[in-house]
Amino acid sequence: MFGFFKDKFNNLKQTVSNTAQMLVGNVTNAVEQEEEFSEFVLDDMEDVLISADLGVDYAAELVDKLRNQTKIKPADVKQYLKDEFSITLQDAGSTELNVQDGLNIYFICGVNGVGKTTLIGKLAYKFKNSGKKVLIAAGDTFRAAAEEQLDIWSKRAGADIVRRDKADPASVVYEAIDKAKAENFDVILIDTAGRLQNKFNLMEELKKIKSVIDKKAPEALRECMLVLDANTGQNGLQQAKVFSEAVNLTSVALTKLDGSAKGAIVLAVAKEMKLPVKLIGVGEKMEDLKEFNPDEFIEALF
Ligand SMILES: Nc1nc2c(ncn2[C@@H]2O[C@H](COP(=O)(O)OP(=O)(O)OP(=O)(O)O)[C@@H](O)[C@H]2O)c(=O)[nH]1
Ligand SMILES: [Mg+2]
Repeated sequence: MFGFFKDKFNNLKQTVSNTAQMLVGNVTNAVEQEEEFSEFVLDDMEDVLISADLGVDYAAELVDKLRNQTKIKPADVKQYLKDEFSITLQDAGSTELNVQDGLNIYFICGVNGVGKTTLIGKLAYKFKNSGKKVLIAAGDTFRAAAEEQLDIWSKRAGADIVRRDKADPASVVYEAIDKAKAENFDVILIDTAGRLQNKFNLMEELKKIKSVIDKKAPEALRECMLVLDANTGQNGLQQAKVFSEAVNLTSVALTKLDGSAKGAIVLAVAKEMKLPVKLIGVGEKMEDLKEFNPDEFIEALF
């Protein structure tokens, strides 16, 4: 694609090893030695899939398909899961980042602490490296240190920033779009708050930002990305539902996959929300961001 994610997935297998054990290893251990998919075995398998954070519905669906059939044997369970997971990721849509030659607006949202600001720093760096002119909009004006943190990231990445202490986030975005158009920026990365006085206020704020983008830059290519912490497991699915009601999500970034045993949330989100995971965070450093490649992810899991 755009040539800015050159690094290979050398360490992906290592990154997802805990998830692989929880999801594939434990199912295989529980099932592979059996002769048939008896109710007892299927129950066991369902429990393991649920505890691997695949989601109750998805786990039930996978097990149901094995009921009352004779073609797939327990010894084939690994291949069965591999095929099913591949289809699920495929059905969730393209994992390619939305990038065009004109203006691109990345609207980054998610609950507090999931890694939004860090993701923006890493993304700014990636886009800069690919020769793009990058502007960061400090839309989290709620948390005291948020803009400082973003300032540090923008300097590190060599990106420009629009910040206005304690201002209305929508007005910061308004100003950023004006600046981007006047100075021919390629990408605006919008940071948002993860927590306000309450969930309602947060969702209203996000809607307001979205409507500023719709009005001021309807021609811009949009990526509305929900950031999920891989360690939150099933809670991530709930978050995806809440945010997608407020704004039109186009993708998910899964952070802190390094060391997490709950990476199966990638599959749960793809299955339940039909949202593609496009980026994965694999560490705290500026380079620790990878494009999500479903085939490589599946290969690394199995
Ligand atoms: N190990 C690891 N840590 C990460 C990753 N991404 C972010 N973090 C850490 O997670 C913590 C929170 O990151 P932030 O970027 O501040 O999260 P946020 O969503 O902006 O948080 P709020 O602004 O409070 O809503 C920081 O300590 C980051 O270094 C990742 O991919 N792997
Ligand atoms: Mg933040």
